[in-house]
Amino acid sequence: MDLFEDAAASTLSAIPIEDGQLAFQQRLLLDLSPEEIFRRLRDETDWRAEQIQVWGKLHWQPRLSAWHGEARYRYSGKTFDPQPFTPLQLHIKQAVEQATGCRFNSVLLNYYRDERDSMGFHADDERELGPEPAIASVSFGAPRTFILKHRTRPQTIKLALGDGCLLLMAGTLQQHWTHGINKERAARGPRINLTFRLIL
Ligand SMILES: O=C(O)CCC(=O)C(=O)O
Ligand SMILES: [Mn+2]
Repeated sequence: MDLFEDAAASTLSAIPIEDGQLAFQQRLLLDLSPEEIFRRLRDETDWRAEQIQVWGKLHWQPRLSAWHGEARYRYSGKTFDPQPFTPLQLHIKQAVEQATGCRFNSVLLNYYRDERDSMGFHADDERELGPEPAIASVSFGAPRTFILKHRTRPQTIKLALGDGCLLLMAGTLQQHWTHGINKERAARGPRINLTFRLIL
């Protein structure tokens, strides 16, 4: 990468979208390499397999997760008591707050072990996030395709979320769009995603 490409990769740029706001930065500026952060998050996190209730039935989530920060969180009929932020998470949070100008008090970590792990389509529209939440998503490890589907129009947006990138969802996005990560057919290495949120 030359100096100009480097600067472009480290700038948060708006992605044009109707009914919400989206911004993307290819490389979040951090003191450690994405590889080092991936290794530490993988090894230092107390990963849990969670069961969630969908239409009254319990299912194992096809990924591992952890909830850290300063606030309780409820979703899919479960309450998650947070573990405190780790120094590494606080470092990433500070970089994300600097890049986005938003403040966060919680983070959900998701570990996609291979191509069979996924996240079903959903919106981050829990009441405690407020009507127009800013949610900052940071990814490490293997790239995966993040898919946005409009709730009422036949419109789909696909974004490749690669190692060390930052995606900001804001405005009315959660009201009008759902998002998810599909399984992949071909072999895929592990990926860790962190979504920073402000629980009100
Ligand atoms: O893994 C991702 O990129 C999506 C994560 C997500 O949507 C969430 O944690 O709510
Ligand atoms: Mn989400």
